[in-house]
Amino acid sequence: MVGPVEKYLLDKINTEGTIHMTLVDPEKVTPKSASALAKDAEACGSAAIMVGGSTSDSTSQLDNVVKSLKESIEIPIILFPNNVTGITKYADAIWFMSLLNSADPYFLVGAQILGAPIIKKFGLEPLPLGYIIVGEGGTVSVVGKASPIPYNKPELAAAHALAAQYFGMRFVYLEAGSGVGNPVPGELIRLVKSVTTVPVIVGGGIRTGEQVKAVVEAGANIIVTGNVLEENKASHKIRELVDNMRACHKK
Ligand code: 1GP
Repeated sequence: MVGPVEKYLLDKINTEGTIHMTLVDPEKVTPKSASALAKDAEACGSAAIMVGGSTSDSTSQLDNVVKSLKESIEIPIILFPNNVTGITKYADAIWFMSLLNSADPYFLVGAQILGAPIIKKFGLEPLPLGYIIVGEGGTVSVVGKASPIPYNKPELAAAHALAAQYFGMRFVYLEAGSGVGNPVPGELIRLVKSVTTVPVIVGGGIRTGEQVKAVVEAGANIIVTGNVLEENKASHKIRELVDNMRACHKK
């Protein structure tokens, strides 16, 4: 069943082509700094705030950050959990994700079995997502015991994405790893888009307007950026990324 956050995302993708999401790592912010960043993100055109990090383990810190975000912004807050500790009742929705190229059943289905009753109890909207780590992979690939798909094997990424769709997952995430040197290449995104009909999310290492253009022109439906907003004056950066994203759809 499609809930209100998913409907909002799909409608926005339908009208705008590609949307931007700002990722907040609850371990790297205070409730106050997270709210300031999220307000900037909302004002500059981010469609949603995602909250999560590969090594987050404090639910009380997560609660405080998301509670503060909820009081500051109107756009949806979507959890991006690394584990069961990444769930808080203060969010709107949660990427209900399976790390498809993990060798560890815990990240494929184990954590999800533990998390599902909590999600139900909190009334969070689950957004079924196939999570695929590509390229360098970064911290998440080590923590998630994944074998990242090399950039020169796009057909493997496409096979993973198609499997996600056939499982009934309604989004696919191509994750290069937070803070990596090279974002997902256009060629890989293009091949994935040519076989799947579900929206494709792309993130990891996106820092510049040029990189945004490459990802959007290859067909990404959702772009996620996190690190670059911590390194730079966030509002300028988000504006630059969102403007480049929108420019691609005006051509
Ligand atoms: C990480 O894809 C996201 O899960 C975002 O990566 O922090 O490099 O923007 P960055």
